[in-house]
Amino acid sequence: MMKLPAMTLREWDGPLTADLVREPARFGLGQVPAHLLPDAATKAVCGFCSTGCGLKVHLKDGAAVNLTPDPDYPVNIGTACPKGWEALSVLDAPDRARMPLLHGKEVDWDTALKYFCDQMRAVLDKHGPEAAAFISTGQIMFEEMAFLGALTKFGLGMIHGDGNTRQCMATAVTAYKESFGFDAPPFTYADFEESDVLVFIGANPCIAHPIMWQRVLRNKRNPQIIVVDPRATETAMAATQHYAIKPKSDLALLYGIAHLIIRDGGVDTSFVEEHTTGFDEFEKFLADYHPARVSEETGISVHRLVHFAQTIIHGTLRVSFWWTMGVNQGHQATRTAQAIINLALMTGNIGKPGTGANSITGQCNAMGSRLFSNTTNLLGGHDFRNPRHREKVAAATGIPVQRIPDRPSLAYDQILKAADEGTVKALWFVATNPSHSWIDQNEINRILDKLDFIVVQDMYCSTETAKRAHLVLPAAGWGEKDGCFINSERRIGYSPKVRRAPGQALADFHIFRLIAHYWGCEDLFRAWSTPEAVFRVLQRCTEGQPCDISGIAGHEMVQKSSGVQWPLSKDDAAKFKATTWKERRLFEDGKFYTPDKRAKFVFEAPQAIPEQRSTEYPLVLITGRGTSAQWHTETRTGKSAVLAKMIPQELMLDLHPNDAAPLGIREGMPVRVISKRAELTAKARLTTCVRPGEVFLPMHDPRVNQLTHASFDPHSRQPSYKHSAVRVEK
Ligand SMILES: Nc1nc2c(c(=O)[nH]1)N[C@H]1C(S)=C(S)[C@@H](COP(=O)(O)OP(=O)(O)OC[C@H]3O[C@@H](n4cnc5c(=O)[nH]c(N)nc54)[C@H](O)[C@@H]3O)O[C@H]1N2
Ligand SMILES: Nc1nc2c(c(=O)[nH]1)N[C@H]1C(S)=C(S)[C@@H](COP(=O)(O)OP(=O)(O)OC[C@H]3O[C@@H](n4cnc5c(=O)[nH]c(N)nc54)[C@H](O)[C@@H]3O)O[C@H]1N2
Ligand code: SF4
Ligand SMILES: [Mo]
Repeated sequence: MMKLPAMTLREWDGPLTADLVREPARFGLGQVPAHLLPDAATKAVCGFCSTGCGLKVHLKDGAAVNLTPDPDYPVNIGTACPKGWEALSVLDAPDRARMPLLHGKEVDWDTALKYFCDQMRAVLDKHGPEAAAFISTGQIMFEEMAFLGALTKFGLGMIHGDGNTRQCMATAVTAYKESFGFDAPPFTYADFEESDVLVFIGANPCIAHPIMWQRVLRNKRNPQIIVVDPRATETAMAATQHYAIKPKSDLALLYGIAHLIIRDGGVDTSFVEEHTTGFDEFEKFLADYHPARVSEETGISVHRLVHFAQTIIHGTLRVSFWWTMGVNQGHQATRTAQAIINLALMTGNIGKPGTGANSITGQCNAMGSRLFSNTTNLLGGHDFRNPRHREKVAAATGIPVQRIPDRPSLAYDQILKAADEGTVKALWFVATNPSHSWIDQNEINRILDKLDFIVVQDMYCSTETAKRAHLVLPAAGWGEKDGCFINSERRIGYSPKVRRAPGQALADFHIFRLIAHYWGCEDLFRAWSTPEAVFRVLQRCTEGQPCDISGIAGHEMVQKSSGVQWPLSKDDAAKFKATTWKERRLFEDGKFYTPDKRAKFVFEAPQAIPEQRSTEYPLVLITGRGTSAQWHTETRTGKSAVLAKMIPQELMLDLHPNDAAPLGIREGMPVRVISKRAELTAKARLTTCVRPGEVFLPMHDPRVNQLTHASFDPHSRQPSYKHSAVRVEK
């Protein structure tokens, strides 16, 4: 691989200021020696978060030497966050998986693939189709993801397989399906710029989606920005109104706001009558959510509740609602997401510029995984249980219909439970690191250690999960293979291969093709020869669905049009050509995807928090993203010298001074954080950004999920990562 030029940010060992990162040339850095000047550039979308920024990758002799944000891409308009800037350098890490590893020893691909097939076949033959499962991701291309789901279920004959999107997006999926009739985030990023009021609930875009936040900063309407978050985050500090609610009291808050909107005559009655069902029942239900009760339950004064409601009341203002993990990760997450949807519906804030009930996704391909992972939905947002859907997908893919299972997969936590009970014997993890990221980590690791066969397919051989695997399959990463991601605003973006993977690492796509061959089911996948060929197969699967993409003329059109938002049916294609649609939102005609075309008000009384504070564990532990330079379990971002300068060197516990004082804890002291399940040591950071009685830890440290309490939303089965009881000691 080409070495990066001298005098880059990587060699700079002084402090990294924002100015320096933005304009390295001003500081004499970032200049590229002549012999390394690129001779060409190609366009790619970033492979970290769901913002889906466009990057220009500069090539020398056909291989990537550097990258810059793409000024013409409609998502990021020439900006990128630190992770995007560093996307190439993390590919060179010494712990890249270069060869297959069998029980820790390097073997050739032939040995590895034979072993994979022998072990999987033994498990499935002896214990039946439910005994092996895969756990996938929102971080590989959707053509690869679809191949994995199709290979395992139609080829290998598995029933179960879920994704780490369960940790992340399952709640939004479940909420949208029930309320709108399809998993359909309605917005486009232009809505950030076109709102008069933006309401962020359980979202910290300054850290987690900094380039979306850049779009908010471009809003010229002098917007009100409301943030609902127990913590005074970077986003809350930039807001005009911050509601620091008691953790997990969002449902009461949102019902309380709905109550006040009705009381004060702020309902868009014509929208509600023409386009929704269930409002009358909702109104009756809300009678109990009077401000005094809601104030008590949320910790927000009556006066401020009224102010909140007045800000979003139906009138001439455009209000958009945005939510992320503070909502999706909770014990009543689905109903909370739907309470946000209800507010948008009752104030008529949907289908118009600057409005919407908008779930922001997490990983680069979270949306692609929702449509095409073949886990809980059959390819293209279909239902495994529906015989007509199975026939349709069989016809579109050329797979015999009897090979398509007639039921969806168990959810992630149910697969693990089955593994604990001994009915699941083998697990195949692709592009996810649950030994670090799954809730109540000691428990998952205990279960993994019981399994007969664990396969991990990853870019790095050193991940916590890879260390537990019997077989590690070395995978190419972003930039080393091609295919498409779908971002938060439903934009399909293309990412090309711009360099070779190290050693014998292969694109996930090629690993799946090889497994099909070694298994002896390659005939089923004759048409699945390249990512683009799979794109074509998937297009056929979506025909007639809300996510219809049959009008896209292949990868080239995706790349040349700066991405294409779904839907784009064959009928839409002509319009797209004529107008070069850049930004589109859903529901402009007020028609939803339910059978009666109306959106549904869904609601339910709040439930008690599963793990309450107690005298022994008097503090609530909140977890989430730490900095914009850290990505999840840090397998990738942890390898960048530039990013390393932007993050705390030790694990920091955010603790309120009022809680610290009686414990004799001062700034910077090492402290023990103890839950019922485990304990860890961190450095105390005394701050009023957390409320008294609450502490915060970033999820990036491998020990944090040892503390978390495993509870799940009953509808989405998404883990509730953000509420566990702990105590802190000196
Ligand atoms: N730098 C960076 N960016 C990322 C990622 C990353 O790892 N690093 N990951 C990506 C992924 S996959 C995702 S899903 C997104 C996540 O993006 P976000 O959801 O924005 O990030 P989090 O920090 O997990 O959680 C958001 C906020 O929820 C708040 N919160 C906790 N409990 C509650 C509650 O009960 N109510 C409310 N209202 N708020 C609460 C937390 O205090 C936190 O500030 O980020 C994406 N972007
Ligand atoms: N306490 C707490 N825990 C959390 C959360 C929280 O807020 N709090 N958030 C949750 C959320 S929202 C999420 S999304 C999860 C994320 O959890 P994970 O998905 O487990 O985290 P990552 O570190 O992104 O793991 C992705 C893995 O895929 C590998 N990889 C990257 N690209 C490729 C590729 O192209 N091919 C292959 N084969 N491998 C690749 C990486 O090296 C890495 O090991 O964490 C969840 N865990
Ligand atoms: S905001 Fe997300 S998509 Fe954009 S550069 Fe950063 S990590 Fe990549
Ligand atoms: Mo996520």
